[in-house]
Amino acid sequence: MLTVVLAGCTEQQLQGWLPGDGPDTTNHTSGIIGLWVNSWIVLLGVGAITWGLTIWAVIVYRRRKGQTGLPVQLRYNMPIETFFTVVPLILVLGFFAFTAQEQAKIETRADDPDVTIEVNGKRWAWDFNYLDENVHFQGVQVAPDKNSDVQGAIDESTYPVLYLPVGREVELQLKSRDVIHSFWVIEFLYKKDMIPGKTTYMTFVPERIGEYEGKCAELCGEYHSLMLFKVKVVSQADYDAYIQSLRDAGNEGIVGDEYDTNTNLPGTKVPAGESDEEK
Ligand SMILES: [Cu+2]
Repeated sequence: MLTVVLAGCTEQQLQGWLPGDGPDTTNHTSGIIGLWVNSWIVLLGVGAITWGLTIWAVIVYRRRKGQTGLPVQLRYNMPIETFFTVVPLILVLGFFAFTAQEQAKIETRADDPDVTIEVNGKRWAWDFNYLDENVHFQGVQVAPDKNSDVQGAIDESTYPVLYLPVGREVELQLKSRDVIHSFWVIEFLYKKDMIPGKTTYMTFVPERIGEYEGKCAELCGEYHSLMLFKVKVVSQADYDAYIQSLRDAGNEGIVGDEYDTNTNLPGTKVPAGESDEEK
């Protein structure tokens, strides 16, 4: 029966209208979609029963012609009160358990990832350090497309791009050079804060070759809305070619914490000539 019902569903409906072209964008997306869709099914079931009972009570116990005064007042119906306490408790605990289980799966760091990339958020772009290959890419803020009439159109060529090899276990080490940002690849269905002075981690396997939109998901200042990037999931050969192109361009080595501009952390100070006292 369920198969028949689901067979009539579009891909969009099957994944609960979440962004993406299917459940296998990363090794985590099908689990996230499952949690989302099943939660809705359970909650709509509860909703249908509740709405049904409400409407039934309204119709069956409506005031009829000739009736006056209040109806019989009932209280302390133990079975119903127990039911209304136990059922929500089971639902809340159930949602909590499934969420915690899914989160634990996603948050588990790989013992030995195939690819390790350090991602630095900075106002208002991104730096990518490919740690295994010891090469880097420094992004600059995206620029508006001057040839487009569309309001807010972005010049495609100015996007910072993060390359990932398909089917390999990736660990992203997320850091910030200044304020709190959040790393969000929309179709990966997960985001994570980038906190100055702290490293957070994202571990996943990108499973489908393609181009994915990314953005900062934490208001970080004037041009937050332009803190965009792209992720290109490519074959191992294309990935190696990209790394080689970085090397050819002279992007040897990594761009480390010396590029941080946060002056509020212990051990950092305002660059000479820029502190208020000196002015
Ligand atoms: Cu940001």
